[in-house]
Amino acid sequence: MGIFSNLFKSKKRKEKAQKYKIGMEKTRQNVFNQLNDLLASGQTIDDDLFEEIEELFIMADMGVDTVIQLVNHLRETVRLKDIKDAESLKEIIVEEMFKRYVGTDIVDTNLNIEAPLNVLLFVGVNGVGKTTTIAKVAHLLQKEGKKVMMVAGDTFRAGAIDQLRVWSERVGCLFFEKAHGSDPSSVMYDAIEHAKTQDVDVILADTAGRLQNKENLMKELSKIHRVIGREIEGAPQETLLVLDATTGQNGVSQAKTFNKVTTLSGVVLTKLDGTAKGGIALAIKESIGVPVKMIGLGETVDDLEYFDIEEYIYGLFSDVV
Ligand SMILES: Nc1nc2c(ncn2[C@@H]2O[C@H](COP(=O)(O)OP(=O)(O)O)[C@@H](O)[C@H]2O)c(=O)[nH]1
Ligand SMILES: [Mg+2]
Repeated sequence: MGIFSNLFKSKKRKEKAQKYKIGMEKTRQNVFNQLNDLLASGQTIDDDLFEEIEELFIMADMGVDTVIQLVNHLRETVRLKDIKDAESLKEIIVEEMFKRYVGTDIVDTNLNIEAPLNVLLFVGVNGVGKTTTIAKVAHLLQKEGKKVMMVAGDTFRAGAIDQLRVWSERVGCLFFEKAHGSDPSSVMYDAIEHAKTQDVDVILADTAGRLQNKENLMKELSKIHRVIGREIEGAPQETLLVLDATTGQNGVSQAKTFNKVTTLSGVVLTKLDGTAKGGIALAIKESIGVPVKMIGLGETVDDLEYFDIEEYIYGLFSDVV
């Protein structure tokens, strides 16, 4: 109780934390509520208990190294403070999570959009939520007063251009497209030329998600980067990898692959509402060293939040302490 009620005093903060709580219900129900049973008052603290805690956290996809460090810290604290009651471990765990992650570079939610014209490039395999995320980001940036243009850079998948156009109409932002099958780099080039005449602040560029052939992906992405960089100095300001949280460790391996073929500036973690393995945000930073910038908590344009580590920890542990 104590830890969280102090944290979210302002109304705005409380409402936002509530979104995390609702969105991350599956993870809490499937994994973190079991902590309540394990750490019920009167349970003895022994090796079995530590192992069970470890298993739970690994099930939540928090990342093996993270979990081992965390549980070792617990063992040490129990020994040093001579703790006998399992229930008091709950607060210690949450406190340790805060100590470990708050104020560290696991989070960097600033989008780099201070230039006169900025390009945010969205990459990731098919179905992870790139197009939907672009719609959400467009909505968010427009609320922040930016003039936004979407670019249909996925010229490969049938229907991808139409899907993005429909979102642009719903969100009410500019939209740029060329014919299906066009070279994505030439789409970007023309889009930027057009954006320059329209007073656009931020270009949100969709891309095709083909991982099957790493070589091609690498060539395509580097060509896109080159074209964008030639047209606007310092662009793309962000290359955001979109990852589907429901794919768990597979998402981590996608992240590693993309990180090899292109320079990523951040991760958008989607579908956190649809998974019991919501600990994945912690594993991403641990394994690829790129910060999670935003998270998706549903399918509507409002279901996107800048990643907030305190609210995230609340989403994980709010039923425990
Ligand atoms: N529940 C949920 N579904 C999402 C989220 N983000 C995207 N989706 C869904 O994931 C599916 C694929 O999204 P899409 O944007 O087409 O993926 P793309 O192939 O990467 O462009 C769609 O049905 C989206 O509604 C999210 O945060 N939560
Ligand atoms: Mg798409």
